[in-house]
Amino acid sequence: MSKELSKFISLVLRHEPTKFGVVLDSAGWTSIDVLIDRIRASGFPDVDRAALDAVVENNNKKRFTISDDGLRIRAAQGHSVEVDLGLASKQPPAVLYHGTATTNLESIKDKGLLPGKRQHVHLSSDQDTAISVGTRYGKPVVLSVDASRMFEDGIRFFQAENGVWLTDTVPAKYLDIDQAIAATRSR
Ligand code: HQG
Repeated sequence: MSKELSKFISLVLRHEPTKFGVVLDSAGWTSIDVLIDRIRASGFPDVDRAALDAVVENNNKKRFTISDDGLRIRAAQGHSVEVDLGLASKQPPAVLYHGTATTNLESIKDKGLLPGKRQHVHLSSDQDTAISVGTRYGKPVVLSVDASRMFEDGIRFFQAENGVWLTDTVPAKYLDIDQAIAATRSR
């Protein structure tokens, strides 16, 4: 139940607030009272503030942030609706990782990493996270991103409240894409 609820809250706060009668402000925040009301009306009649707090607290990726005054909530990252999270640009670790499916490699070699429906390309500082991200779409492969060179070249990075690294796009020249393709072929 808490996983289902977490997925539903992700859907509302990242992708389809309007469909469920929720209004996000420009930074992605919305009233917790209203959200709970909408959650109850959408197939989770027993959810109260304590249940919501438990989902936020126990979420394995800390996907949701509650405002300091305790009244509002937002998704930490992953939005397809347009929001400005207001994150300060930050120097990333020298290397970041992106997990994808092997079937995407040729297209990524051609176009680089694109955000798709989301607002940013999502990167992680550890390879294990990247593998589990890639597994969602097929046989996973982890790409290394030369974040230090991107940063030197003036490309901005942001770190979401839950630690996920965000950037607009990753041109293919910053990826070990040929190596990844060769490794996939020799498997
Ligand atoms: C791929 C999850 C072809 C990209 C995760 C990915 C993350 C390309 C897919 C967060 C491409 C987009 C985001 C290109 C990128 N050609 N394919 N040029 N450029 N792709 O779900 O990064 O669990 O929008 O590799 O943990 O997989 O939901 O992005 O496979 O943090 O909280 O296009 O979602 O978080 O897929 O995942 P997604 P993602 P949650």
